[in-house]
Amino acid sequence: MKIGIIGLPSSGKTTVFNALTRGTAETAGFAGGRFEVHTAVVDVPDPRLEWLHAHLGVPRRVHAQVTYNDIAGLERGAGGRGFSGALLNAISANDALLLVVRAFEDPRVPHVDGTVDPVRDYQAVEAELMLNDLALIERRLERIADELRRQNLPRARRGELEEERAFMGELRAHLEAGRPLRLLDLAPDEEKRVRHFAFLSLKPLLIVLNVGDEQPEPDLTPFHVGPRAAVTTLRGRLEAELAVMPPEEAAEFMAAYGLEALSLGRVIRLNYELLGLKTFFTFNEKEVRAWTVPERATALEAAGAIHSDIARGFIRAEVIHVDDLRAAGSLAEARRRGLVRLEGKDYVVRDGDILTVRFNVERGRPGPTPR
Ligand SMILES: Nc1nc2c(ncn2[C@@H]2O[C@H](COP(=O)(O)OP(=O)(O)OP(=O)(O)O)[C@@H](O)[C@H]2O)c(=O)[nH]1
Ligand SMILES: [Mg+2]
Repeated sequence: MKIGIIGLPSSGKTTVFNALTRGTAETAGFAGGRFEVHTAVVDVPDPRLEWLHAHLGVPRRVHAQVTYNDIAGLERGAGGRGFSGALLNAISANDALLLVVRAFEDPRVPHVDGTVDPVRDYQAVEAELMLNDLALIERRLERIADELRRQNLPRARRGELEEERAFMGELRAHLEAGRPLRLLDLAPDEEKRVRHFAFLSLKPLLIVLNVGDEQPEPDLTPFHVGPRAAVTTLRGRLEAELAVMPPEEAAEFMAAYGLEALSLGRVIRLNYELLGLKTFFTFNEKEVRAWTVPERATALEAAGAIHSDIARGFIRAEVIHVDDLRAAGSLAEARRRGLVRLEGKDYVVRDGDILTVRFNVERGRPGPTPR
């Protein structure tokens, strides 16, 4: 899973990136909207994996991972011209966007508009994303019009282009009405059509209000903006400092600020929800491991996430939910109670399932290589 961190200059993107990745990337008073990307891969914290590791008695545990990209360079007015290729690529390479909105007051960090106004800033970025998408649509429509003007265009191609033109027209109207593309309920074939474009307002969006250390929690009502968007708050600077402190020291500070936990886990969970992802586990004598798959993934698709050969040779999966294993206390007891089930390839995996895939090595192996 890749999450792109975006936001206006000096909103605290790098600070939030550091808080989420326990990083120490340099934050700046003002980098002037220069294009720049920091990347870090972090383990997805999961208490169930810790429990499994402690109770299955295997040497290693392997977390699922998330990549965060801190993308600087998005400025007001950038979208109307269409974002620069590099910026567009950097943003569109992510599965979801995390939009940092400044909510902290600090006279030492000037705001280009002179005041701190989270709703205004959120709307400004959303507008940039939509303008960028409009520019992509206009460009596509021009190409379509050019091709339609050709004399000897085959009838089938003409039909295709006209259909696409109508669809693009709908997307344009939607954007012109001030609505980001992520609000659209796309049919599977439309889904396929838009996949070729780097539409930014289509990406699931997590809005993170970056709040000052001691400021009150801001009102979130204006940010509840549809099903594929969510909003949360984070005390960026405070948490960035806590994230790199020794644990005992961090615990003291957290108690003093009334923080129960760092936001890393919560933010990842919100992203899983937004993206419709779930976790399943596997183990062998060497390691227990967490995997991320889409919410509707079947046992066969889960096997495919582990290895394509395992999916190809799939026979059955032995399945037990981590809660059932916990209740039973041990795998042997769980078996005695009949809590370990055999499931076929169409079984829809539940979040928290532990899977042991039985597969046929011969079938799983690719065919003999010709000499
Ligand atoms: N007081 C306070 N200052 C903060 C907070 N978060 C960020 N800052 C400061 O705001 C300035 C900008 O923060 P950055 O994290 O560099 O912001 P950015 O969005 O990455 O900035 P660019 O990459 O230049 O666009 C830095 O001086 C930070 O120390 C906060 O929660 N409270
Ligand atoms: Mg930065």
